[in-house]
Parts: sequence; C-alpha cells; structure tokens
Amino acid sequence: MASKALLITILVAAAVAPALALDYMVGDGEGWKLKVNYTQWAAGKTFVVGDNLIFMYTAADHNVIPVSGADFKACNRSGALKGPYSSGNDKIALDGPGKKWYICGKEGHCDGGMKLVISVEAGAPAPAPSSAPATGSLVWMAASVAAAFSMVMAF
Ligand SMILES: *[C@@H]1O[C@H](CO)[C@@H](O)[C@H](O)[C@H]1NC(C)=O
Ligand SMILES: *[C@@H]1O[C@H](CO)[C@@H](O)[C@H](O)[C@H]1NC(C)=O
Ligand SMILES: [Cu+2]
Repeated sequence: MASKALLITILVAAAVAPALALDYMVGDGEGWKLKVNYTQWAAGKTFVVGDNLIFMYTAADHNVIPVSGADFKACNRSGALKGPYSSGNDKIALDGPGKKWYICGKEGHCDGGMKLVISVEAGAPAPAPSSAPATGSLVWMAASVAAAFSMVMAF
C-alpha cells in the first residue's frame, strides 16, 4: 500500500516536472577544435529550443560564428548572424527551431572541418526560464516529502 502511494507520487511528479533544458558540450571532451568530426558528434542527438550549446576552446586559437546555411557551405565568415563568440567558453542558447550553422572563423579552420550544423526541434511550449527550475524543484520537493512519508508509514 505504501509502495503504491510512492509509485503514484513518482509518476505524478515525473509527468508534472517540466522538461529541463540541456547544455550540450560541443565535441564532448574534445571541445571545439580541428580534427573533430562534428557531424558525427551531432548525430543521434536531439536538440530542443531552450537547450544550449557550449563551445570550449583556447580563445586565441578559435572562435565561433553562427552563419546561414549558404555561408556554412562556403565557409564564409563574413556573414555572422550573431557574435562572433571568442571567449573560449561560449554558451549559445538555441532560441528558435530549425537548422543552426556554426563555423570557426580562423583562417582555414572551417575548410578543415571546424563546422557544426544541427537541427533544433520546437519542443513543448516551455514556461519562462526563470520559473521552470523553481517549479521543478517544488514538484520534486513535494515528491520527496511524500516518498519519505510513505516509507515511514511502511514501518
Ligand atoms: C564525419 O562523420 C560523418 C558521419 O559519421 C561521415 O559521413 C563523414 O564522412 C565524416 N567526415 C569526415 C571528414 O571524416
Ligand atoms: C559572404 O557573406 C557576405 C555576408 O553574408 C556576403 O555579402 C558575401 O557575398 C559572401 N561571400 C561569398 C563568397 O559567399
Ligand atoms: Cu578554429
């Protein structure tokens, strides 16, 4: 009986908790550099509006330029849609659905494969970013309290 209450509490919490935004470290442990296949890195990942890309690199060696599909194909660094980003630790919000293209603007790097294209899904309508974590914490707090209560009742 107590475990049934616990199960129901968990199911309700899971259904109510908003999907949390994810941060994707581009290239994982490799970061943003030459000789990494970013097509391979992006394969199989599902990016959703609200997620973030994190580009980590040595600031002096690289940068990040969001460009159009045509400029991506041509490795044309003159058409920055935003940025360019050059901090070495750039967090770029995926603020809209559709394809997003990023290249490194250092001479020859885009042609050398330092380019990333991803497809961003619209996802569910999200609550305002500032309220989402608070709501999530409250739900989980309530779930934890209820779970602890059911466990106590089981004894
Ligand atoms: C990168 O990986 C993709 C998918 O695995 C592959 O099709 C492509 O040929 C690779 N590119 C290079 C330059 O190795
Ligand atoms: C590069 O991009 C700029 C700005 O979008 C554009 O004016 C220029 O024609 C492009 N050059 C090439 C070679 O595509
Ligand atoms: Cu580079």
